[in-house]
Amino acid sequence: EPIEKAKRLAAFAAVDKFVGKDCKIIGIGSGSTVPYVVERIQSQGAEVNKDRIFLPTGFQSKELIIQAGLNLGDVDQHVRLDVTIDGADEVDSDLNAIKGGGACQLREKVLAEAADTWVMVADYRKNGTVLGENWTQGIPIEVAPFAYAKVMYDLSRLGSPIKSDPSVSGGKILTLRMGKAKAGPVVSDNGNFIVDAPFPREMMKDPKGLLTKIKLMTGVVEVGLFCGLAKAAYFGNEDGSVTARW
Ligand code: DER
Repeated sequence: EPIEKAKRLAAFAAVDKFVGKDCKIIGIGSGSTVPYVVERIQSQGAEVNKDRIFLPTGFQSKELIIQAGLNLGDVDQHVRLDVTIDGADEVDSDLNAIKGGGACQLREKVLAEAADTWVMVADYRKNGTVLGENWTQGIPIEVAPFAYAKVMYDLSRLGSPIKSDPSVSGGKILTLRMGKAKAGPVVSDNGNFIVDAPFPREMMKDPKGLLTKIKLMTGVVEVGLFCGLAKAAYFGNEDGSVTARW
């Protein structure tokens, strides 16, 4: 299936390039692409992996590490990592990214900033130019449950539409992310809610500026905009090639 193959291609290329024998403390992201990252690291063999520690970015990530028989570590013990590899929901031409489709962006950003090298891996759908063009559901924002309505009000005042607006691609609106197999809102690994906030294209052209404004809203825990953090991004393509950007 072309998308899964593309994820695998990107993951393998990134591991081969950035997870060398000297890498001892490794962060593992979240989502459906990182299992291929773990698969490739595992294939490097028990000899090299026995001396490594792997830090998770959430419940799913932790289970991946445990099931692969890799050594599980904690960011309490390792405040600096050699490398973290993670997925992305969309990447723009400057390697800024929307993340948080899986509601893991708080721990992901902690391990992204704590790593000497942070690399994104994704399939071709994520390879974009301006954020919000392909990923139209909005910027995932983790918020304290107490403050979610207040933060949604602040976001609407900032420009996130509360009714369909032609200047916002996909026509999506500001939404509290609800569970599918769970009544009520999605709850993150940190016990918080997720608000998905689309913004007009003009605002998405300045993700750093938008990140700063949103992060300063009281009640916001973390914003799914990763700006100026990535050393490189690898995209698997439909034709079996890999595009690396840096
Ligand atoms: O939630 C996240 O930021 C994840 O990294 C995720 O969005 C990437 O998703 P995918 O690898 O399943 O496409």
